[in-house]
Amino acid sequence: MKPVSLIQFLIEERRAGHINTELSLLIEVVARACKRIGVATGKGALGGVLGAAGTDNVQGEAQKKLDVISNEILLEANAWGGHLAACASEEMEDPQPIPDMYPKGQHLLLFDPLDGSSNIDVNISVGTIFSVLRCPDDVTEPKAEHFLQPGTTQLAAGYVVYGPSTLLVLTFGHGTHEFTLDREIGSFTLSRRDIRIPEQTGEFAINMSNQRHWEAPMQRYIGELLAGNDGPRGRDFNMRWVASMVADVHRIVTRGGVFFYPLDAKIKSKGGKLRLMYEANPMAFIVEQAGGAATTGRERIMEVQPTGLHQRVPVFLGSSQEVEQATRYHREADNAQG
Ligand code: FBP
Repeated sequence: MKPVSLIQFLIEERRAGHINTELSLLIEVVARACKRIGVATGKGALGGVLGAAGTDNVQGEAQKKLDVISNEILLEANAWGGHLAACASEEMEDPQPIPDMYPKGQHLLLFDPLDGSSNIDVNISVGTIFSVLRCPDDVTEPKAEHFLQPGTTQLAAGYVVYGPSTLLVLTFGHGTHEFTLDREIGSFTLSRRDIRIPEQTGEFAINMSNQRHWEAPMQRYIGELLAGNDGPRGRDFNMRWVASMVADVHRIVTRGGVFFYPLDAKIKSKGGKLRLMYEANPMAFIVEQAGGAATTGRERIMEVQPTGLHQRVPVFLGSSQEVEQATRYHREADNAQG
């Protein structure tokens, strides 16, 4: 098969009427910025990019140098790109307007510039996650409220994994597709079109160290997986946890599986661990477009009406049978409590 570059693929999507020119050019800018982030992460200690930045982000989390570097690379690339009205990031409290000296576009971009920060210094895969929304027509200076659109309104979503190979996984709502960075020519090339996540799986991902803090339905569901062949599920399940959402989700997009970051007593007051706008929503769009499912344990993630730019939600995503079973246990428990 003749290799298809990302640019060719974007032109095909435009010809198919799935995206407009501005959105395809925006994705090119984001992909190019991620190539630069890939180079920076690849340098590691030799580039002096490991370790803490000495600052905290809006969530009160200690920032890594690469969190700050990746954020700046994405801001700079998208400022002059001319396809955005504004952007928002995990690393910034408020949306970043496009400087007046640059042309503005019709799109809003949200991103987690470097997901899996706790793994940077130990050379485990990290990534960038992004989501694209339309800027409301009558808005010239977007504020946070203009980003608070449900996941169902996303025009595009994607992630890049910086691992042994650098991969971009992308959806515009017409399937989910994977591109591998050809380091020799420096361009992303289509490596899998129309990815399908198997409905059934024998593999789950969750941070087991939080078990005692989970709600009862989560205890029940995971308890049954751990009981395996000797329990009501009548088959064994294997566990994986990389603690980089991009890496855990990419494994699921590649061979199936189910990922959970449920509500627990420690994070209940925050509403969850993972952020709705630039982690849960884009991953839900990608997974659903690949035939999987994504809920908060109670409702479809993409139907959650956002109330805050950095809002957190519980995340259940992956192979549909397991997401639906775990969600059913939570709904049954809620109904039983009346
Ligand atoms: P950030 O690194 O972008 O803050 O993301 C949060 C995250 O690292 C996810 O990538 C991952 O799934 C989760 O937190 C790991 O949580 P824990 O440290 O509890 O295992």
